[in-house]
Amino acid sequence: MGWHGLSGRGSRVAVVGTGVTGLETARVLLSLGTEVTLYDTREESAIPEDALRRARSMGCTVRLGTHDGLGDHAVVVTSPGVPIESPYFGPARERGVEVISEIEAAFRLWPGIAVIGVTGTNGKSTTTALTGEMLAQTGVPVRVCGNIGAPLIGVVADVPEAARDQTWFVAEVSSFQLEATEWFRPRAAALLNITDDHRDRHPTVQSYVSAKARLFQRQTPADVAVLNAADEACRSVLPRLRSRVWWFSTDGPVTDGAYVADGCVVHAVGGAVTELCRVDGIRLVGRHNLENVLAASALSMAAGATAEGVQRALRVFEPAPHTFRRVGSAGGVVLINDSKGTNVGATVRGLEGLDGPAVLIAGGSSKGADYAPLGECLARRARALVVLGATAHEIADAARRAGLKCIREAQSMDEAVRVGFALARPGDYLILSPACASFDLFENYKARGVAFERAAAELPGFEPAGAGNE
Ligand code: UMA
Repeated sequence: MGWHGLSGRGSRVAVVGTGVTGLETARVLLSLGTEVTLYDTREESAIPEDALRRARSMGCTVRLGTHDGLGDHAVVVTSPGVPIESPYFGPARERGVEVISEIEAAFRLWPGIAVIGVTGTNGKSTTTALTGEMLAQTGVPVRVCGNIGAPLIGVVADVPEAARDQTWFVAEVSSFQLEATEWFRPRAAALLNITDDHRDRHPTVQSYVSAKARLFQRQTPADVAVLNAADEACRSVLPRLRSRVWWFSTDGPVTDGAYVADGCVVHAVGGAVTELCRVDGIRLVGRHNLENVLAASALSMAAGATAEGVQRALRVFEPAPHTFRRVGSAGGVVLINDSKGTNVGATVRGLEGLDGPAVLIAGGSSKGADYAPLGECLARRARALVVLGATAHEIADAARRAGLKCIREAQSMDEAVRVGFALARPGDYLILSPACASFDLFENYKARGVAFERAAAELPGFEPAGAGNE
């Protein structure tokens, strides 16, 4: 049997969640000879049929809407969507059964894997993908995985055994995944920033910071921690670290890490300074993206990327859809789709990084956030605000209290885009960055972004952006 009974004949593992994490975990464990029972806290009617069909055809026993028998397993591997403190796990814990996350399970199965971990409230996906591209462009074998969409456990399992030791796994890691980790140890790891998010799951900012800091808990002096020099919460984790610390900063030199000086992205370690590229040659828009570039440069250089590899990656890298992406312009107004800006920090970061006034479209379903920081940012940076969705009034009130005068409400995305465009002047940005989840009006953030882009394309004089974000 493998470590803690995770793998091998005779081991019995409970996997909780029938989403991508649960199904991938089950697939991998079954392939290793483990007996898997797949649980979900929800009843059968709430779960997509094809997920259950897949689970059963793989050979899982499926138990829904119950925790009966959970404590009869060697270990419980849970999905990020299920809160780790949930009473659901109580009876298993009382019987001494450990509850671990999928990334922890991956690490216990293959303790030697070289992982780069990327966490933070915002910029995770861009930084993860960019780090992967920088290593790939250097010629280093690399896989990009994690919260970005493909669970680590499945990605590692699919790399042939002979190649596994040479491969870097660049994993986007969420605080939910980190909550139930113990031995997870990334060789290089970045904490990008911490702002208020997921207040529905993390009651205090401190508990959210603590969850994020678990990324570094097993690092040793052989490993590298990459931290944002401008972020107070990032600096607050410093006393807990045993790893080497590399900082990143858009405000000038750091001793070890990546920074911007004289219009150049620079990497420095132990007195050796390498110029990587000119800032004005980078295709990603906004200062927040520059921070992502710095973090990715530091992480990839820690894993052996070359300056040439980093430069090539920056030339070819395309931002993911719905992530601060320039979709086009109309009458001199630049249109940006940041539908994935689902929290206050993301929206504020995006607005702060723009070099001109913005008309912001915001609002959606609530995650219990405090909108005051968004209101203050809008009062400083925005020409106008258009609100829609369940949180429309809360956001409008926060902006009004901070002193923003021009606030309108829309009932649909079409109307929001038309109203926002009428308020914008040539040279302004019209940006969808809702600071909220999408589930009140849309199926998900992608559908919301598509609705924005469709409405933008209807504006008079609309011209789509060329490839990328130039
Ligand atoms: N479930 C329960 N009980 C609950 C909640 C959920 O049983 O209380 C079950 C659901 O019925 C469902 C399953 O759990 O069957 C869903 O699992 P999940 O919510 O953990 O989602 P997955 O499909 O496994 O996707 C997860 C991440 N989802 C979340 O963290 C909520 C995905 O990130 C990630 O891409 C995927 O694993 C692969 O690692 C999404 C996300 O929104 C994109 N992440 C958050 C973010 O980025 O802000 C953290």
